[in-house]
Amino acid sequence: MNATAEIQCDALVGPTHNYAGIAWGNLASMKHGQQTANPRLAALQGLAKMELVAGLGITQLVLPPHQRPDLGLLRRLGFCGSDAQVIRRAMRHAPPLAAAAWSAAAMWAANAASVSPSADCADGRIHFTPANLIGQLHRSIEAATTARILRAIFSAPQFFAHHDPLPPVPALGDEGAANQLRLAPPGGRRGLELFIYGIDTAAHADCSGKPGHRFPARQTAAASAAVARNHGLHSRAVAFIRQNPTAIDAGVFHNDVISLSQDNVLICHEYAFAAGAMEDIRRRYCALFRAEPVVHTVPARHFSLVDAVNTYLFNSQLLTLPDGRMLWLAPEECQHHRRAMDVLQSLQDRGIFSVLKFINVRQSMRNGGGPACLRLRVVATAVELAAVHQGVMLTATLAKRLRQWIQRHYRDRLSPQDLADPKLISESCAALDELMTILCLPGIYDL
Ligand code: SUG
Repeated sequence: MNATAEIQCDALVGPTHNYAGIAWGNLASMKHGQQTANPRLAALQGLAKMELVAGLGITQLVLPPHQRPDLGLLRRLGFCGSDAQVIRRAMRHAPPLAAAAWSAAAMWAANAASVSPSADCADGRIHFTPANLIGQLHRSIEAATTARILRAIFSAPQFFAHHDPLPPVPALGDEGAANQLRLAPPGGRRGLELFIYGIDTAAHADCSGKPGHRFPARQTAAASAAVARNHGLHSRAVAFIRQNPTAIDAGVFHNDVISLSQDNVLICHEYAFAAGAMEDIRRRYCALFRAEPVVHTVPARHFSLVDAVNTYLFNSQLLTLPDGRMLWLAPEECQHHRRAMDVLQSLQDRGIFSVLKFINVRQSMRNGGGPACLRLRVVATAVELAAVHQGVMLTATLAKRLRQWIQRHYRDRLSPQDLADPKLISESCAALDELMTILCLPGIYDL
């Protein structure tokens, strides 16, 4: 009864997926800005990944997209008139603000929230803190809807505890589980939670935003500490680890672009963390579990930071199969990259994983989101799993309905100029309206 399994929660890509180039510090977004996107293909690629994972016998859950455009945002910023006028005026006078209102970035569920399994939390419940994502305007508008969605899906208060997003100030910038790692002995329940931050404002140890730094760090140490406190994590079972500023400057805007963990396995790039982090992690793990974690550091001379950002090798999903074997689900980009394939080969030779698969999520990759960015993990016992809203559990029937829904409602091309088209507002509303019925999740949107 107490054994746990991991729920993979993927967000459906929304109907307004586009390339606006608005994520500063995210090289893929910056490079592909102003290109034409294919929202239909993006959503189908995301759904195909979910189906692949569910087909492996792993619990897969669907998170709905957020309602876009966020007209409330544009009205708060002084654009008035009818909905169509608000969009047209924002497009004419402030295209980046209009792009923020249209953004489908909630698709990257790894940034939706920080989650701690019940075994780690003092009150024995699973704890959720939606990320405030204040580093970028287009992402900061996600927190309220994310909170509503998570509360609706994980609603039973005896099992699930929901915190408000942290106050939206730079000192508390929080990007959710993309900056969280967890190590736990296979089959064990408790884990060591690792919170990875880029800025320590209290210690005045900023590793970005200062002269000499190219890109901003998004996660603060103070935010990580607040989440750990709210979740009731035991101080011995938590470590706060600083990101290596060199990695952030190379385009590693979230830690999940440079390291990954599953069970007792931690794989990271040589430049993932600040000096001393690996020793700290190993020491804490040994003290907690009286065992060694399986740690593998990929040397920069074999695989550079540029390689990591270009291939998103570390943004693979490492999945524990029902029979206990590990599966590495890598973005297809790795398959065509010799050094990425060499790293994968050496990890497989060391027995880190036994099955290797590739997935095409290119529409998302062009905006800087790989397979792991698209999902939020929730470790749950069977009893907790049974309390989750069942309408969002991916079955073959639900996948088929969602595929038809995408085909019916999504455009197959969307350029940044198309965001001036007011018809996209009603199309998007109609899609989400029907989705609420499909997922049996009324009341999420204000349609
Ligand atoms: O926040 N891209 C997202 C990608 C998030 C990836 N998530 C993880 N690494 N977990 C971001 O930078 C691009 C939007 C645009 O340019 O249109 C964007 O927001």
